[in-house]
Amino acid sequence: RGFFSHYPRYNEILSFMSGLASRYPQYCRYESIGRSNEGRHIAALSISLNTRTRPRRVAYIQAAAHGREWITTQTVLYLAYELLSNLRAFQRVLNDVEVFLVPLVNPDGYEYTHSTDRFWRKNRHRYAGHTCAGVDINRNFGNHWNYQGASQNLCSEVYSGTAPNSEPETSAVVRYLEFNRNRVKLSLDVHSFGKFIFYPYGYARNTVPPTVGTLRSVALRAANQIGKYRGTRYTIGTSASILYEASGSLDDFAYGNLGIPLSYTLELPGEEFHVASSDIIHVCKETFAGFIEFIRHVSLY
Ligand code: 0X9
Ligand code: ZN
Repeated sequence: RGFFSHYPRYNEILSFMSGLASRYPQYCRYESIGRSNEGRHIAALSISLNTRTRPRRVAYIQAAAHGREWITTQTVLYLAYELLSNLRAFQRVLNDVEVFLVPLVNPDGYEYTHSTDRFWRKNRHRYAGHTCAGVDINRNFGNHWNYQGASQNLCSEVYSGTAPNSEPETSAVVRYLEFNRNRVKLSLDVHSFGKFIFYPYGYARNTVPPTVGTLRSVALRAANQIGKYRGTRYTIGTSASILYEASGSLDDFAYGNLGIPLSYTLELPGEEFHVASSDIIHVCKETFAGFIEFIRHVSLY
């Protein structure tokens, strides 16, 4: 059974990642950036051509902040696999850029969707005396926290947590991005579904960031590259204008608080969060072309 023809569990994902790192020790580092509520590792792969020279710009790509969005993890693992298997072909893209990948931000939620509830979205934070569990990691970041499209009701699908950055999954990501603040030029948060590329700001309507022109044109190029594989068409804009307003998300935080110039949320294809096993590889391949296009723009900053 090929890795990209089924949906792997947490353990299989970690062995796939550590396997890549041991096969390409000069180009790939496997590490944990923190632990989840239930103590699982939040695993990362960093890929770069030359680890011994000056600090490089970083392209940060994460997936599965929402447990049920299985296809997102696969596309990020496919990116790692494809880059490492063809390093020579991507020499130019990787020349000045380190790619930092966190394919499974919410391992607890992900495992819960395999064991108990296919459509679980949040993490698995438990609160004493409450039957409802879980914080929406993509409402827990510190930009307009709990302002709109988020809730303080623990049972809500978009529960924003007790405070900005209250969750270990959120703070692992924030710690990494803050530590590498001046190097990270691209932040891509991969979700599903809908075939959208969202740029900031998503917390409210009619909030246009100063660099909207750049944000749009890079997104347009990525969407074009994705479409070349089999004609998949993405819609580009802010989530507030296309889908809904939602505050406390990574895209707004990365752009607004950390000053990361290229910050996006991708919504991959899928029917109600699911992509058939036989389609995984196709979504991986088309999305790969988009990832490469985004990464290409990192060296311009
Ligand atoms: O609601 C979300 O977190 C994302 N959509 S999903 O269906 N995967 O849950 C969209 C987030 C877009 N970004 C902002 N609203 N800032
Ligand atoms: Zn999502």
